[in-house]
Amino acid sequence: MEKLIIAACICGAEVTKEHNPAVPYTVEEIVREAKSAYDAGASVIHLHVREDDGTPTQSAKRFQECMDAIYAVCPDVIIQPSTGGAVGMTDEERLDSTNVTPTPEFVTLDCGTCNFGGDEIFVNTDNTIRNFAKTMQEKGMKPELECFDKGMMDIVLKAAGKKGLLDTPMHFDFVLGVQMSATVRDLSFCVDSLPPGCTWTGCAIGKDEFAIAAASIIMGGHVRVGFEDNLYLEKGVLAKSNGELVEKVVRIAKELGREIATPDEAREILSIPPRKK
Ligand code: KMH
Ligand code: ZN
Repeated sequence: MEKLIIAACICGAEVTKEHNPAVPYTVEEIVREAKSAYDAGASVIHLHVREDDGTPTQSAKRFQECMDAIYAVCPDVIIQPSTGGAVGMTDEERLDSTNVTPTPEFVTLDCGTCNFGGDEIFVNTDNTIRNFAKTMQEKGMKPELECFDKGMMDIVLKAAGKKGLLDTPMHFDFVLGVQMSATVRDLSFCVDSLPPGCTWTGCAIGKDEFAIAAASIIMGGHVRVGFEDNLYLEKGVLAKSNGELVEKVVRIAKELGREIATPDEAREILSIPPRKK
């Protein structure tokens, strides 16, 4: 089986220090969390950024500041800016995270509209998906296709794939526990529905994070963990850092006989060209 890519979603847009005091807001805190995940074995940092008071922002200036500071201590890491941002942001606002130098090598592309709890709706119309995919293709940024259920695979393949806006090989991220339940059955349905030649990552929001990580490791996929998805190392025990969450995945992978990919090995697996420095 190919080596395991671990992506760390270190910050997110919805979790706060009230949920876990280690959730990073400032540039220094974001760098601390990125470095702890990288040192533990993460090759990809899925990045959201905040203002110092914790407000989510997609400002290119703030992303540039954070990315420069992360590269200074994790020079070969793959940084994947979010284009999802936070619920309620405009498309233009969300894409501002990609207006950094060098152009991001890997970014998220959210593949449909979904319920985000309470009255929150995360809106991604067909036109949004198409426009984001077009921008990513034009700028040479590899999209990670974020699917919160199986229907989103069908949506993105129809809205963007059929228009030639998705280069192959495609990479999907199945986010369980938001719309579809975090079960191996639902993950298997998504994986079995993939077009040939794709790579994929599995992740789950909340308590099922590590069960879905283990299933993804066994099924030949890749794994995402981090504060954006889950704040606990185990029931009732808050993680002190993103690094602790990544360490736990590394332990599970070792027990299951799966080696961990370095960032350059991850680029090869994902067909991302070497990073321009
Ligand atoms: N915060 C969510 C509204 C992404 O990063 O692309 C969107 C999100 C997905 O987290
Ligand atoms: Zn995200």
